[in-house]
Amino acid sequence: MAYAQIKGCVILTVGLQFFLVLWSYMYDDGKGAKPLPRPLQHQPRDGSDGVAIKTQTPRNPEASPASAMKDPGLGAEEWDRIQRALHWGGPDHQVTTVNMSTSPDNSTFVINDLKNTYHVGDELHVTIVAKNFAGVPKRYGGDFFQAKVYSGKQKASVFGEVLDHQNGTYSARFTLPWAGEASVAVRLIHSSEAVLVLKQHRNTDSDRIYFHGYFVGKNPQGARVEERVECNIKWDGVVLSAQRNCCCEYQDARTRLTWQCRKPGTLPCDTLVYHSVGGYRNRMTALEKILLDSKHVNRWLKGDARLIRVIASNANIGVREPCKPGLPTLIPAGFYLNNVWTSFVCGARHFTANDTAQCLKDKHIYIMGDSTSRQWFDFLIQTVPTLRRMNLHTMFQVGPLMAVDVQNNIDLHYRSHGLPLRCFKTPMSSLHYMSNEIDDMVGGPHTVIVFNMWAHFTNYPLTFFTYHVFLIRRAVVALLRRAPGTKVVIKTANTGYKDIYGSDWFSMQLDRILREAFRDVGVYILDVWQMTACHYNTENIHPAPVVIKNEIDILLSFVCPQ
Ligand SMILES: *[C@@H]1O[C@H](CO)[C@@H](O)[C@H](O)[C@H]1NC(C)=O
Ligand SMILES: *[C@@H]1O[C@H](CO)[C@@H](O)[C@H](O)[C@H]1NC(C)=O
Ligand SMILES: *[C@@H]1O[C@H](CO)[C@@H](O)[C@H](O)[C@H]1NC(C)=O
Ligand SMILES: CC(=O)N[C@H]1CO[C@H](CO)[C@@H](O)[C@@H]1O
Repeated sequence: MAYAQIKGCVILTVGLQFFLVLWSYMYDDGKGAKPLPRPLQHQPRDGSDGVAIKTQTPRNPEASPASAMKDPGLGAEEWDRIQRALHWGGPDHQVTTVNMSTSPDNSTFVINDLKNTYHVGDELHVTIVAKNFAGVPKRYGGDFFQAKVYSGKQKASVFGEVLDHQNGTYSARFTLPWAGEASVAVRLIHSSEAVLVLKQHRNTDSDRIYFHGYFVGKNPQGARVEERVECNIKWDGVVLSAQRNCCCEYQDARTRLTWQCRKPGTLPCDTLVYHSVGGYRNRMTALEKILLDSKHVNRWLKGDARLIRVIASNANIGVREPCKPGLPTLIPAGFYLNNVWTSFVCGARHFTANDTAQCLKDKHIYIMGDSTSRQWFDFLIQTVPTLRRMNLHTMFQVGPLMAVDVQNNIDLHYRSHGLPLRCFKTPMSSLHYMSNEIDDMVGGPHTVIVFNMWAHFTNYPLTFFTYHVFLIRRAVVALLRRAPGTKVVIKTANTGYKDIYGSDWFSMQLDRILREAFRDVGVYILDVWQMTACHYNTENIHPAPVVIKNEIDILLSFVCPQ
């Protein structure tokens, strides 16, 4: 009898979960009213289960001053706007064979009304036609294409905007920024069917990347013991264990974000000392695996190979106002010529080593984020000979790292964003949430703050990233209020990964949230997406030095506009 009851309960729960999953899948395009992102509330505990909550979490959060911190300023209207920005079309029926999906070999593109010559600054339009493996034109949208106009000879390229007509055809729009020759290139990053796979796994399969927590203590004999368990974020839809009292929870008092680990075998919850990535789980079906394999992902289309001839013109397309906060990202945001990026957003300069040192003189520079931000830290040290790296005996991926230039009075800092972070074994205490770091900064005209985050958030529900972004926005708004001279630069996502754990499609969606959230905050949003998507180098989540150099030029142009 008891067994039957339990079984009934299980079936009911599974059924409910299935319904919720189905519901969230059906309404994932901003059509349905999804709840505002909020961290899960702690269940009241009797204390006897050994769960230690490290921070001083009040039993009744509503009654404490910390309750003011609960909502990071994300209103229903903003949440609606974000969900609209995330809209992505796709199949309107279940895809059962790969043959029905978009074929990179059969899809094609054509230049509209190709002229004999163009002038610098002219626009070029291209039509992309998606077809399936039987060569039949697709009737719905959602394919993720990227397009560029380029010249191998001139080491030149520019990113194009792709518009989805939701009927199997797409338009790409380009500005022709250099004189000489150019060709069009279009690639299918993911078919719309593969995007659907990504979307479903994002919402239902968040622990496909998991983490380890290391507990350190003494056994009854007094010998040192270390126990390793699985850990992850605590968030709606992310299940670390279905068991009651499975886990130790660590809630940060200021952000109210909670990290959780399964309980170690013998040691108590308050002995958690280290963190690392745990591993990856692939739960894709056979069909899903094919949709995301190398034959279907990131493939250049065979299309219109006619050359485009561009002659110089009087259009002053390179001349822009000095770099300042609040400028919108344009498409194109700039272009490469001989490997040098000219920005269309503002009048970016090109910096020598000496210029770089002069620009950073008398500055505190705080770089925070992931390994792609750390590339900036490393690049600046390599560029400025007087800037010397200190050995702080920290783990390089997490930091904190520091370099100083006594002659020019520069201090340069790096630290990774907080959890979740895929990294080697590192002390938990090194992992600080960026919003807390920013809250603890004085700021002012000598302070430059540079941050990014995206790649470590791609496998979670979008609400989780959104909540993070709004915590940071609140911290930045407060910082700029108390110290208006502070310069804040946000580095966008760059292209790179194309699999179920991290994909340009995931990154692009997170990027849209970030840009929406910071649209009116008075920060500089440094677009590196286009710089990596259109460069001729083989894509790498860690862009090549030639790309980093161009990214740094824009960063410095913002710090030192004149
Ligand atoms: C898919 O298309 C190929 C080539 O046209 C064909 O050989 C194969 O049988 C098709 N598979 C299915 C499941 O339709
Ligand atoms: C798709 O939609 C676009 C824009 O409405 C239209 O110009 C085009 O003719 C349509 N193509 C097809 C194949 O229906
Ligand atoms: C860079 O600056 C140093 C010191 O100010 C100077 O000695 C050196 O000649 C400069 N180098 C270049 C290439 O301008
Ligand atoms: C109509 C058409 O072009 N069909 C081609 C689609 O691509 C496959 C290879 O993937 C070819 O074999 C077909 O001829």
